[in-house]
Amino acid sequence: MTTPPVVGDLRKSLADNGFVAIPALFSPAEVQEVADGLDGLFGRFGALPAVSTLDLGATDGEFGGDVPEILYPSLLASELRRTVVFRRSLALARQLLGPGTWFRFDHSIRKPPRCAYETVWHQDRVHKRSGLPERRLSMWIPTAPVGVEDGCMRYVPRSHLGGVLPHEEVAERRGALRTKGVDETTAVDCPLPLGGAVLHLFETVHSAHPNHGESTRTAWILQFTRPRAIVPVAAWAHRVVHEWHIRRWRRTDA
Ligand SMILES: O=C(O)CCC(=O)C(=O)O
Repeated sequence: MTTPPVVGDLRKSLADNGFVAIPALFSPAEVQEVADGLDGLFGRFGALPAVSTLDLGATDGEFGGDVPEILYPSLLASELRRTVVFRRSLALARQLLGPGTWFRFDHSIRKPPRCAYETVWHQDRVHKRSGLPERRLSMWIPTAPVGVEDGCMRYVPRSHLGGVLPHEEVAERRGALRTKGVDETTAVDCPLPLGGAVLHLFETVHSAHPNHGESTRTAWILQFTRPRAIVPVAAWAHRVVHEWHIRRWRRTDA
């Protein structure tokens, strides 16, 4: 049995620090459902629609599976939306952000064993410059225990309070932006046991360690947002495009 987190405490940690780790949010069996769904997708990564896949480790336009990322895995494998993990995450997001909070986007990043790829320091908001007064919450859910060695998340406490910070492009990483001048000595690592999750806000500066371990590190990342009335056209179009490509892929994949 998992112990329900005290919502007031989580809300306070998020407001104060910009992130909060929850060590026991799901049971091993509940996480296994997610692991099975994601493994099925990563197992045929090369056959997924091109619009749904990225290789974060790719340089110079070389595309492989060095650090594979799947966009909208829950559109590709709809059973993911029916998992306890998804339903509990949505319910918790609604308790934290308020009624009308909706599921906006999901992705999954896999770092194979001995993968030197560090997810660079960034604020999620820097990639979305719409300026809309949107509150967004990310839930980072690993499918196995994760320590510093395996590529856990890390955060700069209170970094969400200073607005969007200056970022710079990262050589050989297409599209990646890195927060300038992060003082890593102030960062907090968030290792998690199986069944844990770590939550962060749209503005919180974060990064993930490389995976120096011997196990594959897979995380499912769910993003929730509020209010629903503010659906940026770009977000809506992004999803529609994905759904269209996935429908086409399903017809040819059948
Ligand atoms: O899983 C990772 O390596 C990074 C995830 C991340 O940066 C995010 O979800 O915003």
